Amino acid sequence: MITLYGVAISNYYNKIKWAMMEKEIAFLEEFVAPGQTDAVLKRSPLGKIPFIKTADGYLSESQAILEYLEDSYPEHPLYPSDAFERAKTREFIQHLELNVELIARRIYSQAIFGGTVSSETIDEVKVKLEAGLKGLARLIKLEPYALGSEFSAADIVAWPHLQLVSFASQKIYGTDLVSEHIPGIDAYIKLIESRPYAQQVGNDRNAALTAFFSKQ
Ligand SMILES: N[C@@H](CCC(=O)N[C@@H](CS)C(=O)NCC(=O)O)C(=O)O
Repeated sequence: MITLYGVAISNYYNKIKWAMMEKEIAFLEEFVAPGQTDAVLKRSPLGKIPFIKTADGYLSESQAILEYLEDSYPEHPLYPSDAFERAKTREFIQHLELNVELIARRIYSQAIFGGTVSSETIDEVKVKLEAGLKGLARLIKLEPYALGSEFSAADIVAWPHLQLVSFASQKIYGTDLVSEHIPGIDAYIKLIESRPYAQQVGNDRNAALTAFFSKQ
């Protein structure tokens, strides 16, 4: 059985957890904080979470994990069967992670963890994040799912990341840059959160956040 390692406050961890739930793959969860210890670095080369244990060994990087799950567990597919549509799904995911989530990540320490980010970084992130979101708005369909009428890997990635980016942008800029640039996103988030597994992932994340902040 697959073991998923990491922390339930992580959007990348929740991407994989939710994917396994939607695909009805049995898995175990084991709490591992990201870090530079030998024990973690042996299994995830930069000490990041999530990573998984499979019958063949450990695997890190959530997108590699998601595609491994899709290849190894073809039931309940999350990618379209058509090669071009599969590529469009990957295009969407890569755009979202590189040009939106990774950009916004630079303000999380202040938005979420009570740290301080320089005003230069805050300004630079806003420009790049708005450009990334404008690009995402050109790809996203919301008909009603991210890439059309079928629930897909694009949704598995969009929901955990966009929620967090939306929260962080409100905290730092006083406005939700996600809903400003992607009309219809609020109804989409509601639709996704009507799914029982998304609710379970969200509840686990909220419990983990409460536990995390009660220890600070
Ligand atoms: N590209 C990685 C990103 C994972 C990532 O950034 N995880 C965060 C938690 S949300 C982490 O481990 N941060 C610790 C660090 O960057 O050292 C993936 O897709 O798995």
